[in-house]
Amino acid sequence: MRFFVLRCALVLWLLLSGCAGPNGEDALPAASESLTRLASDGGHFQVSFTSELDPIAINQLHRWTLQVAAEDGTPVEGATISVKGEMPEHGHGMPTQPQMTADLGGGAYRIEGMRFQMGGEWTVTFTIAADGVQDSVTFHLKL
Ligand SMILES: [Cu+2]
Repeated sequence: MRFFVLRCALVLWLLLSGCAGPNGEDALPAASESLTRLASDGGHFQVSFTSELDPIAINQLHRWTLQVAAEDGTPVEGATISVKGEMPEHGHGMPTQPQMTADLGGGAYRIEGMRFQMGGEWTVTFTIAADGVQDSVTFHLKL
């Protein structure tokens, strides 16, 4: 009888701990999505990015992929994109000049040359021109 009670307690513990893990992990994507998906300043584009390095490491050259959609969610193709990274508190930019190097289709664009030389607060601004419209979006990162 005592063994039975112990075994039930163990099963219960496994069930509870099994539930706690996935729930905690589920909360993370929603939080990071709000940092990586934004409307552009003028509301013309919905922009999100993914980094080849996740989490982003200091001083490591890497690529981002930018996803650009119109207000209604339609992918924006054939855009021209420029990139500017800055540390507002330090008054300096990135050591590199990141460039859009490929229009991957479906509203996806390859950005090469991303490198952050120190930890702290960064802004990364993308200026996007497509179909006669130009608009900017600024992502705020804490590295
Ligand atoms: Cu700095």
